[in-house]
Amino acid sequence: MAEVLSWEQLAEHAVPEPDRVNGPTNAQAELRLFGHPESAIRVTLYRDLHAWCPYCQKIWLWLEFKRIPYRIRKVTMRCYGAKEPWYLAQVPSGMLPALELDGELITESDVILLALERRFGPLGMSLESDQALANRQLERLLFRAWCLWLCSPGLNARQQRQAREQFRAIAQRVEQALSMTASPWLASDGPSGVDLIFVPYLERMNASLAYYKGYRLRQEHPAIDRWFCALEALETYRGTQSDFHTHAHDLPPQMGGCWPDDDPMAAVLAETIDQGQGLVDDETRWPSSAEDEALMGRIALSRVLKHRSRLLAVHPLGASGFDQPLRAALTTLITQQICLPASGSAAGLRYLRDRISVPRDMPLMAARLLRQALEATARCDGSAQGAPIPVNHRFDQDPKPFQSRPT
Ligand SMILES: N[C@@H](CCC(=O)N[C@@H](CS)C(=O)NCC(=O)O)C(=O)O
Repeated sequence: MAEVLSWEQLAEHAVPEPDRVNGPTNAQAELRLFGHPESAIRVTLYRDLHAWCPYCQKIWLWLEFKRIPYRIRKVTMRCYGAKEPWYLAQVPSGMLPALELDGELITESDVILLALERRFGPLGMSLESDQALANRQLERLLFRAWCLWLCSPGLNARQQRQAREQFRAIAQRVEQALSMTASPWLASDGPSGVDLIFVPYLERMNASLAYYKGYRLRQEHPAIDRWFCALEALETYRGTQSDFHTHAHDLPPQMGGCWPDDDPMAAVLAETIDQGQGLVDDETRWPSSAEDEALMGRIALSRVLKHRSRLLAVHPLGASGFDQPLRAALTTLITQQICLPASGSAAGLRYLRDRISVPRDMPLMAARLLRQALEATARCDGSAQGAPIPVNHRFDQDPKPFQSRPT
C-alpha cells in the first residue's frame, strides 16, 4: 500500500486552468471570444448549468464550430434545483435554451439555429436545404423510436423486441443517409449544422441503450460508429461530450423514467458503467496514449482541488471524515498505487464516484480515471454503496454550492 499524499503534495501535480475564453471548447466558460475583442459580441446563450441539456448542446456546438464570440449565462434545470428568478422574468416558461441575438431574445432550439444561420451563414449545408430538412425529420423519427423503447414502462418481452426492431430500422435509415456522402458526415464537407442536430440525442441514445437495453449502437450500426469516431477526433465536440454514467442517471428525471429490458447484456453493461469503469469503444473510441491519460488524471485532480473545500463540506461523511479517503483516491489517481482509505469510507467514496457530472465538472476521460480511482480505493474498504441516485430528480447534483459567482 502506498502512502497517502498530503494536499500540498497533491497540489504539486495540478495543472494550471486552461484558457476558458479563447482556448478549447469547455463547459466552464462564461465568455467565448475565439480571439475577437469583447466588443464584437452579438450573442448571449442561456444554457443549463450542467451542460447537459440536449437542446442547449446543439446551439453550443454550432457557436463553437462557427467560432462566433458569445457570452454564456447558466441556468438551473428544474430537476437539479430551483430556477433562477432573473431567468423566469425573461423566459416565464423557464425552458432552455434561449439566445439573445443583437438584443432580441429567441427561444426554441430550431428557431435559434435558423436565426443564427441567417445572421452568420450556415455551417456547411444549410439547415433549410431539402437534404437537411429530410435529415432533420429522420432525427425526430429516431428520437420517437428511442423514447418509445426507453421510456415505456412495463413492456413485455414481445413488445421489447418490437421496440428494439423499430429503433434498429430507423437507425439503419440514418446509416443510409450517412452513406450518401464519401465522408463520415451527413454532408460531404465536414460536420454541418445538420450533423450537429443529431449529436445530442445520438450521444444520449448510445449511452442509454447500452445501460438500459444492452444495445450497443456503435457495434450495431458501423456508419454511426464512423460518424462518432470522426466527431471524437474534434476537440470542439470533445469539449461538450458527456459520459455514459452521467447520461444513464441524468436521463430518467428528464424523460419521466427509463426502463431496462430483460436482457442479461443490459445488466452487465449497467454494472460496468455504475462502477465507473466506462465502456471503452462504445462510449468513446478516441485513442488516448499513456501521456494523455497522465494529463487527464492531473486535470481531474486539479478540478477536485479547485472545489476541494465545498466538496468536503457537502459530502455525507463531512469534511473531517472524507478528507483522508479523498486524498487516498487522488493519490491512486496520480500514482496508480492503491492506498488504504480510512475504515468505513467505502460508501462515501462511491457517493462521490456517482456524482461526477460530465462535462460540467471535467472531460470524459478525466472523469473516467477519477471514478476508477474512487472505486479502486473504495474496494479496499468493502462493498458499501453510497445513497442511491434518485430517479425522479437530481437535487443531489445541485451545483449552487460550487458556483464561483452568486446567481
Ligand atoms: N422544444 C424546445 C425543447 C427544450 C427543452 O425541452 N428544454 C428542457 C431541457 S432539455 C427544459 O428547459 N426544461 C425545463 C427545465 O428542465 O428546467 C427546444 O427545442 O428548445
